[in-house]
Amino acid sequence: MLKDLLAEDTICAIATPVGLGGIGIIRISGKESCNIAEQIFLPSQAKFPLKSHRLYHGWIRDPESGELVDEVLLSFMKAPRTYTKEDVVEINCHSGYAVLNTLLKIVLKCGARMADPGEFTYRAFLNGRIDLLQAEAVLELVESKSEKALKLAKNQLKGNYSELVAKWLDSLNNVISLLEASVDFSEDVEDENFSPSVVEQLKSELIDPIADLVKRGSSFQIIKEGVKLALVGKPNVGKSSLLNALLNKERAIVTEYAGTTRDVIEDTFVLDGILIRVVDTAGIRKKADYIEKIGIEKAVESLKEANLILWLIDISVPLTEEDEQIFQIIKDKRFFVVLNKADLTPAFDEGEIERRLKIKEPVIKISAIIRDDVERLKNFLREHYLRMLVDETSEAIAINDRHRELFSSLLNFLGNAYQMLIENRYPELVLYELYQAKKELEKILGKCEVPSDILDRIFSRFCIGK
Ligand SMILES: Nc1nc2c(ncn2[C@@H]2O[C@H](COP(=O)(O)OP(=O)(O)OP(=O)(O)O)[C@@H](O)[C@H]2O)c(=O)[nH]1
Ligand SMILES: [Mg+2]
Repeated sequence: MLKDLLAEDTICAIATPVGLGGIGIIRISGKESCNIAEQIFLPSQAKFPLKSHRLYHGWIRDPESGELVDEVLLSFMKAPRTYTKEDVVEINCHSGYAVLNTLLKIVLKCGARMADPGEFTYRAFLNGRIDLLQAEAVLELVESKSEKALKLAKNQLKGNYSELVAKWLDSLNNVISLLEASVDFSEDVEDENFSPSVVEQLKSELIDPIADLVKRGSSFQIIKEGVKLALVGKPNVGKSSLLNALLNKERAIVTEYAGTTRDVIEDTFVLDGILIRVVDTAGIRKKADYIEKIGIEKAVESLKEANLILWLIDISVPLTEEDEQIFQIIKDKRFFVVLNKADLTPAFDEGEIERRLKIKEPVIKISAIIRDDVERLKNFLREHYLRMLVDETSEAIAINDRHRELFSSLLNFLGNAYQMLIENRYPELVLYELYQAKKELEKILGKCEVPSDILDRIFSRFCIGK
């Protein structure tokens, strides 16, 4: 679809959410932008032609009826220093469905065409202002739900990620030209051993750092989607109380009856700039009624996707076999033990957990109904989990599924080339693998043959006007 849009036409869209708000913006991009502005804009002081990169006060007038529609601020930005690298006009008008739509209709009547989702950013990409990684960063930026995710997206938009990929492309070109030289001169050279430095360069400048980046990318996924934190335990241990305390609102029903929560309840809060998706689950026990059983199945299911589990144990009642069963369910996941109801008389001492269940995971004792304790738990999460996550992602790169696929096939080609070099195979064969690798790197930046369905998939996720 988008490929056909390479046409030289002028596009327009409402760039702000339609609804009640302070201002709304209509964005126009393309050759006719200035011409359209001349037809519809009545500046209060300025005269046409407008100067570039200035903001003008005035009125929008319907050229057919002559009627004044809205008082606006209009900015005119001449190519190429614009979002799309084309002539761009933006009209800041009053917000509201009727105003924005009337203005949009007028702009359409004057020769613009309705933009498709993401088409402004697509043009920025086609016109070479940003590469594909940066276009994707715009999307990440808009979709960011926490400060940390926003920071990573901003770095990507600034071009940090692109620079890294460009650096690898450079190194790869360098290795390729060294090998090409050895092909050209191979007839004169008796010993065809490749210089160890080429082999070393391939490994240290390309294979190792790329593999490392892919590894760090999974932490990015967590930063972007949020850390999924599941609360599990027997009924009545205080899971819903802790959920409410973490969220600082009465999200889940809390009662003194065991088996209160039947469904999986999810909500979010932000801790240290990281989005936490906290999930409260039905208490796990053997003797449960029909509905509760469904809830327990759902609880166990939701643990599969959890990044971290808080296993709640009520310290005021003795441990039972059910605690051991819960341990069997979560033992292969990352979890911490939260001994709850520390304000009550304990029925066992902390050491018993370790002795009976033989766990090595950290244990924290709190009372979900004491505010300071909940803060202490948050600190505990920071110390034991979030800090590590942030360290892992301090240089993280926003790897999405598209990149992951390309990196994985890139590493395949590089790995093959590396193996062949070690086995001292024909440089032509090695070169073939390296050329393939180069293509994959270029695809990441959007520099070569990105299939149109992939472009469609990327840009159709944008909203109209972006
Ligand atoms: N004293 C004391 N009572 C608590 C504490 N945490 C929770 N409770 C009480 O324990 C009871 C059960 O709390 P919930 O939060 O509903 O427990 P739950 O684990 O969600 O229970 P289910 O949904 O049935 O699995 C309620 O009466 C709470 O007020 C605590 O730290 N101290
Ligand atoms: Mg509950």
